This record gives sequence, C-alpha cells and structure tokens, in this order.
Amino acid sequence: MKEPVRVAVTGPAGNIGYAILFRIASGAMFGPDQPVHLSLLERPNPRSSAALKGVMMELADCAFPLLKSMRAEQDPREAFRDADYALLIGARPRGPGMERADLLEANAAIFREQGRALNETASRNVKVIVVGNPCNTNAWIAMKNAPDLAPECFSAMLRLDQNRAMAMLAEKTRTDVTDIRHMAVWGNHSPSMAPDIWNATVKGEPADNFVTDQWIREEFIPTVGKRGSAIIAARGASSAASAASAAVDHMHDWALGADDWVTMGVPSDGSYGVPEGMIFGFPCIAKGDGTYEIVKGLTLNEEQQARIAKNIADLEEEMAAVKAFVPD
Ligand code: NAX
Repeated sequence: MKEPVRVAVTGPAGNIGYAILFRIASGAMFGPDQPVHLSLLERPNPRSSAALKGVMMELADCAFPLLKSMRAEQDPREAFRDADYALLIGARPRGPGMERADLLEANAAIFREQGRALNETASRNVKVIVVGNPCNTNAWIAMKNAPDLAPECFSAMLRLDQNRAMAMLAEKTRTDVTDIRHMAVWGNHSPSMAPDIWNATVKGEPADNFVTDQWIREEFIPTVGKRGSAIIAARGASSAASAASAAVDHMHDWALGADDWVTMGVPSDGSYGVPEGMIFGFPCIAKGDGTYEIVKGLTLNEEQQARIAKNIADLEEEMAAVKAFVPD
C-alpha cells in the first residue's frame, strides 16, 4: 500500500460531488493501492452543511478500505492544506436575471480566493482540476493568483467533451470506444469547442475515412458542443455522473499515465498559435510520472484553425472581463 494522498474537493454537496466522492474513495481515481484523505470544502450555509453531513455519513457507511479520513471545511486555506490533488467543482450557477458578465465576476471572486489559498497552503506539487464553469477562465484566475505554484499545477476539464466525442464516433462507426484513438477537443469548454476528428483514428485508420464531411460538420461537431444542453433538456438537470466520470479519467491519467492522448485544459506554451498562459484544451500525453506534454506537430486543416481562432478570441474576451481579479 502507498502512503495516503490528500485530496481536496470543493462543492462536495452538489450533484457532481455526489457522483465523484465515492469513486475517489473506492480507488477509481488514483488506483486500488492508493489510500486517500478527503478534505471537503462547502459554502458555509445550513443547507449545504447539512447536505454535506449526509454525504459524509454515506461515505462512512461504504466502509471503503482506502478512505483513511475525511473532514468538512469552510475555509479554503484549511481545505487545501497540504493537498496533493484539488478538484474545484463548486461554482456559482447562473441565477434568474443574471447576466453573463455577473456570472463571470461571481465565479472570478471564488476562484481568486481559492487560487490564493492553494498558493498559501497546498503541496508545491498539487494537481488542480477546475470543473466549475466557465472552467477555462476559472482555472486561469486560480493559476494567476497562485504565483508560487508552477502554472502546470492547474488544469481545466475538457475530458467530458473528449469522452462525448469518442462515444458518438464509436456509435456512428459501429465500433467500440476502445477502437477510437487520438480524439482531442481543442479550446474552451463551451459550445464553440473544436472536436478534432481529423487527427483521430478508428481501428488504426483515419477516422474521417469512415464518415462524411457533412456528418462531421452538421452532426458531430455541433452535437458534441451542445451535448450539455441536450442533457439538461432530457434530464431536467445538468450532467453529473458523466462529468464526475470524466474528472476521474482526467485525474487518473494525469497521476498515473495513459496509453492514448488525453484532452486537458492546460496553460498554453504558445503551441499552435494559442497565446502563452491561456488555459486551452489540447491533446496531451500523460507520461505516468505526474507530468504531461502537449502533443506537438499536428496538422490542423483550415476550418479547424478557424475554430481554434474563435476559441482563442472567446477566451480572450472572458479573460478581459475578469482582468480585475488577477494580479498584473
Ligand atoms: P451543483 O449546483 O449541484 O453543486 C455545486 C456545489 O458547489 C453546491 O453544493 C454549492 O454549495 C457548492 N459551492 C458553490 N460555491 C462554492 C464555493 N465557493 N466553495 C465551495 N463550494 C461551493 O452543481 P454541479 O452540477 O455539481 O456542477 C458544478 C459545476 O460543474 C458547475 O459550475 C457546472 O457548470 C460545472 N460543469 C462543468 C463541466 C465540465 O465539463 N467542465 C460539465 C458538468 C458541469 O456542467
């Protein structure tokens, strides 16, 4: 058995929280030989505190052999103390009458505070995934407010978009998801994201040989981009179990490695014309030692380049709107 790791989770009383905690504690995220200590940060209101208490009672009732301890926190500095991993899931949802700018600002305040707290108390090698939306910009704010941590400690979740793209392509080509490789989704976790079928393969052959251009443009790309809204329309609630599963995949592969590309929102190193430091979805290689590399040298056709440019412009606009929340 390995030494236990400390895992901090924000928003544990929410929908995704309920779907993810049991998988972290069961070993699905960090492996069957990796004990964990859980630190759970919720908002300090009676409803959230009571809901969290219930979730913790259920976690205890599972008698997970790998769950060594858990504690509820209300102060981010305490929640992140010595954290090896931080899953920033809790965020402000869009309320009635709330403008997009209000939503960006409400979340910017949360992620500024959490970035500062991570900077102060987390392990110097902490691995952070931001799930709470707008996740790319929220991750950027947290990263910028944590100047003593390497930018590579921070990431945003685009893995759900990759998983959705793989499932859709497997269904269309009547293959198994394990036959699909090198599927990446570039950019911002928003409907303008750029799923990349042109660099993907199905059973080792170029994926675009199996489908028509019309299907790619009219079905595949828009359906992946709008899948979140389609789930809300069908279920009456936003994706929770699939989002939790994607976060498990993201952290698992980052910590332990993967034999295929993984899509991660990570600080750009300037590759493919994406401005340095912008948190952008790239195909990455998770090397198995807790580090990753952006896949280099891919060919992007003109329409994909235009989609990437649109994602850059959208993110620049979001980042400009929350500029007051990051240090110069
Ligand atoms: P819920 O509203 O069910 O849960 C959010 C929880 O976070 C609540 O318990 C709330 O009290 C808590 N919270 C809010 N602010 C907090 C703070 N400052 N500190 C600690 N806890 C805080 O939302 P849920 O369905 O769990 O979704 C969480 C976030 O994930 C949302 O922002 C959502 O938009 C985002 N998503 C991101 C996805 C992605 O692919 N990146 C996909 C799924 C999901 O839409």
